[in-house]
Amino acid sequence: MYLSEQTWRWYGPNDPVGLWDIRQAGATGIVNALHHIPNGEVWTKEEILKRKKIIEEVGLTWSVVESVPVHEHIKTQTGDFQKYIDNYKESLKNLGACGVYIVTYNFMPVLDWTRTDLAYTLPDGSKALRFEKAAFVAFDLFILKRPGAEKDYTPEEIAKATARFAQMSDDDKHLLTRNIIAGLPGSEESFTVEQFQEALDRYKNVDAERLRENLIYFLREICPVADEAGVQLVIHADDPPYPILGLPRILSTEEDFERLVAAVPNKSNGLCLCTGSFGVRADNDLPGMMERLGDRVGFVHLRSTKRDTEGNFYEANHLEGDVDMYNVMKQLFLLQQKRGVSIPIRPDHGHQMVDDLKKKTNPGYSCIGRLRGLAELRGLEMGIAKSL
Ligand code: DNO
Repeated sequence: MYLSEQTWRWYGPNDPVGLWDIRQAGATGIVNALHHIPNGEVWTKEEILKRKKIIEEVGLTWSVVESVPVHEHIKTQTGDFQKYIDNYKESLKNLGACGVYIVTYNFMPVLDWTRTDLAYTLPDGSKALRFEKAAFVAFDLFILKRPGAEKDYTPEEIAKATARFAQMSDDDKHLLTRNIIAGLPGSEESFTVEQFQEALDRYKNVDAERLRENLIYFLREICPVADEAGVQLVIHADDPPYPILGLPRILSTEEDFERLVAAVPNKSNGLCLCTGSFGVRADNDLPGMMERLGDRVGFVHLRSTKRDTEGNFYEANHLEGDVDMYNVMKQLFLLQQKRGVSIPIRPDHGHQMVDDLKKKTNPGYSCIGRLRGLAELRGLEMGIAKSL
């Protein structure tokens, strides 16, 4: 019987959650990146092996890279993009040569994941990450003052954002701005408001089709190298899975991923099925995606969100919210039996809760909430495995 490989994201030696904590949580695999290497530079074998050793000394395995970041020049095909693609190839070769075989990346313009509130208090007193539409629109219209932004919203959305903005104190505005542009854990960029607008401006001539072409170009370049190195590339979904701030988005649905595979059928062209990101859209059928895209699924982020009808969502407990976690897990279990492999999963994000409420933690990546998530997910998987 094939059960998933339980993994845990570790941000490296500066992460307040240490490798021994992770081992005690019961995970066996580590999801890690060399965050100290600037975006675009080669990950050398020496640096990879140094990190691998630290992980292995604790009896854990470096199973997945999350992420080798994709330079903005590659996404816009400007400047030195060809050099950055060559560097990316080098990093993939080096990772494969050092025995690290799964590489997560995303192709979201400018920002990685986006939330407005990093400490949304739930009825039980724990804190969750949240995306609040009115606050986000208020940031766009009244703080960033993006030229032409009002064209992207309905009069009703603008009215709600105006009222929301009127209620905000200076501290609220500052915090909202920081939450959106100062870089959430794992994103490789952070900006001032001015720099942020400049970064958005670089996409003036890049619409969704152009961005998709640039991604396909990138994959046609790197997939043959990954195939050769035995590396599986897994693209992460857009989070949230729709266009924001006038930027194009191209990995928000099942069809988006199918288009990539049709254009670049190489074996290494895979998916990180993130139930939290895809799950924000009611039209994404997550268990069905696990089943239909299964051959390409190389890594799974398990997380649930709870959305409302106004475009807001918050991160729910792993077995609650809108994601049908039972059927996602059931399809994952069946997929592993069909393919005869263990697929790495990780509890993606967790609530700040219990003792962690008194600590400074990485938003979404505190210890105890993820411990709860992993424990619930592993119990669910075992229950399914034993009953099928
Ligand atoms: C957030 C993460 C993302 C993810 C990247 C993958 O918690 O899921 O930052 O790592 O998008 O490249």
